[in-house]
Amino acid sequence: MWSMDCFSLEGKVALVTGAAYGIGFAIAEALAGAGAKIVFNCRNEKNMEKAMASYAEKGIKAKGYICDVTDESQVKRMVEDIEKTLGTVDILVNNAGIIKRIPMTEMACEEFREVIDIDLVAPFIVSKAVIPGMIKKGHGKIINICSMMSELGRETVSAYAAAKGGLKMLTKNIASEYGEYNIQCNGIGPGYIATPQTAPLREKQADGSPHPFDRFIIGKTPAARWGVPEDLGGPAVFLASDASNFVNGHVLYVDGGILAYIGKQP
Ligand code: NAP
Ligand code: GCO
Repeated sequence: MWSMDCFSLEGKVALVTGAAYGIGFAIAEALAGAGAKIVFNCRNEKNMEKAMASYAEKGIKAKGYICDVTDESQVKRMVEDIEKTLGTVDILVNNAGIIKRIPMTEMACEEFREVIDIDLVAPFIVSKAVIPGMIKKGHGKIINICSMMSELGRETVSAYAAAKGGLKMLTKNIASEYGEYNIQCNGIGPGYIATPQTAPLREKQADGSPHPFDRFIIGKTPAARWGVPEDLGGPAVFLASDASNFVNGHVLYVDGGILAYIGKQP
């Protein structure tokens, strides 16, 4: 008999990278609401303090690590400590990510590499660290936070689009290589979400009028609004739970319909 219990994450350990705030925090909050024990990382003490206070405010006893996801030895130490203290990582959300909005011909190679490192190489590093424990345990869920830019390009985001396009294919490859161990790897592709990362695109103009990009996105989105981090909680719980045990290698776009829509005639 089918039951809602298939969405429960009771007793599961969930590691959400870069979850001090923004989309990662909202996903961690949703996974906690479904019963998961939450572990997260960020890069500095200041953000850690603020994050711990935010989790406590929500009644979530999260465990936080200062860890740069591009540093394989830091990641290995973090995962070993989680496995020692809380048990195997059952759910990994590769959320940590940055964007640099620079015209490609003006972008330094180091800047391009930094975006690829954080947005693509790091999900490889963290997934590689947790998969052996998932194999041993006989199940696992990996959710990679892709993007609309896994499908589309636009001016100034060449590194980011290349990274997120690669992350879509890394998702499909992990699904292919580890599906036989009952590990499901899927992506979530958020549309335009109101977080610190997109704040520059929503800043009011000097005369108080909306940012042109703000108006552009609202016009291009059938839902006629920016997404909020909370819009991603339900899709994340679905992909982290037994409800999606036969969903593998899929990218679930949570974008208000923007990818489906050619846009209003001007
Ligand atoms: P955000 O507000 O800028 O938060 C990014 C998080 O990633 C921060 O917690 C940051 O931690 C962490 N981070 C960055 N580099 C890191 C590193 N090397 N090691 C550890 N943590 C690191 O971004 P967001 O909007 O929440 O985005 C979260 C994810 O969703 C990203 O992968 C982004 O590409 C993706 N996404 C966002 C949107 C959107 O419209 N906002 C849409 C599609 C996809 P610190 O505190 O150390 O900076
Ligand atoms: C941008 C935005 C986007 C969003 C997101 C869209 O500059 O175009 O930052 O890249 O962050 O990735 O899905």
